[in-house]
Amino acid sequence: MTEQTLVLIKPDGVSRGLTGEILARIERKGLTLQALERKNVSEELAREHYAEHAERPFFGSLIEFITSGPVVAAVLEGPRAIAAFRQLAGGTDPVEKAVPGTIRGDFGLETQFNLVHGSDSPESAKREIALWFPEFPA
Ligand code: RTP
Ligand code: MG
Repeated sequence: MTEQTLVLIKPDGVSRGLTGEILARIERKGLTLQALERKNVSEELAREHYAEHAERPFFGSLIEFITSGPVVAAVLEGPRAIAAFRQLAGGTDPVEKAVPGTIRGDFGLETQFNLVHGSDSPESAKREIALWFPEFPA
């Protein structure tokens, strides 16, 4: 079943010059880019995006990080796109969970600076696509 998912290349991925590398992996997997935009992230958008983590101890530093520089936001489409991108990304902790061969496993060292975000469910994808690309067709 074709799905859509919202992906962010976080400020660390953009500032380290990994945007092309990450997009190449997405395209090689067979997922298609339906929308793609470099954006400066307001605190309001960051808080809304990560609202589920509002009570977590790392929320403040997460918002500071996500607003620290431009991100690249994308809508990907393909069969099982949500799980497929999370497979490409690897686990949240780039050392303890993500394995080599994944984006986080190959390029990350710290949990906060883990390069990419991908929606975790169809409900999250719908919400996040509407948040980042309000003009995008549903
Ligand atoms: P994401 O939402 O960014 O795709 O990452 P995820 O599903 O793999 O992980 P999640 O639990 O949703 O956490 C969101 C982001 O918060 C930062 N984080 N820091 N310091 C910490 O313990 C900690 N835990 C999470 C990471 O940037 C993580 O991706
Ligand atoms: Mg998450």
